[in-house]
Amino acid sequence: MKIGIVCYPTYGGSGVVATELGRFLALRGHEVHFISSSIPFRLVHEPIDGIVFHEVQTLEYPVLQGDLYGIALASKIVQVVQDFGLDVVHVHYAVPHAISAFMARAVLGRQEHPFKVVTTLHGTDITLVGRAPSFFPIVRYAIDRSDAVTAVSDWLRMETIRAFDVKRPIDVIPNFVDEKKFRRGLKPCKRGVYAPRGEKILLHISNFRPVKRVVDVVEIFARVRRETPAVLLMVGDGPDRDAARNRACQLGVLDGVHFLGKQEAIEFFMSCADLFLFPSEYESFGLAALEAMACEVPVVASRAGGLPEVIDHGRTGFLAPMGHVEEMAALALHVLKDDRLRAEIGRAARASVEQHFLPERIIPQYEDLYARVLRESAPVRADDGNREMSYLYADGI
Ligand code: GMT
Repeated sequence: MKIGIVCYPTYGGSGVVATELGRFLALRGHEVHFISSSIPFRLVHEPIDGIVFHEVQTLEYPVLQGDLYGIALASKIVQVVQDFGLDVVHVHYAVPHAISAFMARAVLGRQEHPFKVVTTLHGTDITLVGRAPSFFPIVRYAIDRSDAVTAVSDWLRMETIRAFDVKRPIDVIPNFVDEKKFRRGLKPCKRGVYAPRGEKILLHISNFRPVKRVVDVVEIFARVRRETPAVLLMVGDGPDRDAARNRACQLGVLDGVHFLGKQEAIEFFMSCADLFLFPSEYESFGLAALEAMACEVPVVASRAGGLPEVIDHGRTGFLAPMGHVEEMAALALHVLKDDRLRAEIGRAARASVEQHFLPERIIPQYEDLYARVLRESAPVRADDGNREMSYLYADGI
């Protein structure tokens, strides 16, 4: 198949999932076209046969409000479809990516090669509307008009149905992890650098947005450190970095916290950590938790969003109510003080990854979905471009 993948290229779970999906699809013989504002970061070091990258060049102009990314993306999709005849455009995020794909389809309506639009929801589409209700019609339109919609967890599927009163089916296809890349004991090991006196290594990786509750990470660490020698590695950056740093200072534990900023090769930190802290307000899935599990690292996370679909409390990791830092610290200490338990949970976590979340299990689900939309949907007729436009207008968009 010829598959276009539209994603945000930067650090973050959706970009990682989209890039890894494209990489595995190419390895399985598909022709993959990434369409994005810059080359997705996990592709930078690894040219792969069967993958072409198409850069969306956007424009900011004082008279035209905002940037024109969504429109530039639509134009780029038109070009790529004209030049390569894509079968499917798989967009990660309903807004603006699905809308751009529909615009491209409207433009191409009278031409030879129609394409199907598959939309994967990662969560922010839904929460965006919580914060900015004016986006409601456009997100619902994107969901309704896609040829197929997937959500990365059942929780997200249910949230989407609830928030948008969706009547169409939404397929749940969970995220996955490359278990060859994320595994225990990678060299070089970072343990000697950050824990030279045998301290336990606690790890957090995120974009430090409020939803990640990085201050809670520091609160948990401070409680752990009162009882056992430990260091905390904080990987990533974002708006709440300073709040976390200041709280560490107030609690007198700043000397044990290493703020490492954005890192590409996070597997080297994960593979030698003793515990991963993930006290988010919610996660539609929690890819970082899955990556830690693949590295046999027990995770202490919030019982929120899709996290209970990834972590089986007490068996493959630990869950506590969101914001309950005392309980999370107690769980962390429980597993940090018992080497045997930690190894047992780590092994069970890895086994769960191998059973449920490997690429070889998940990629065929996407392939089946693409085949289904190509089979099921009626062929696009010459007037479909107009029809697409009339839907846009009818919805007041
Ligand atoms: O919040 C993030 O970490 C970024 C965001 C993204 O777009 O990359 O992550 C969302 O999608 C990931 C991939 O499906 C999920 O693993 C994350 O749980 C989800 N983030 C939230 O739901 C807050």
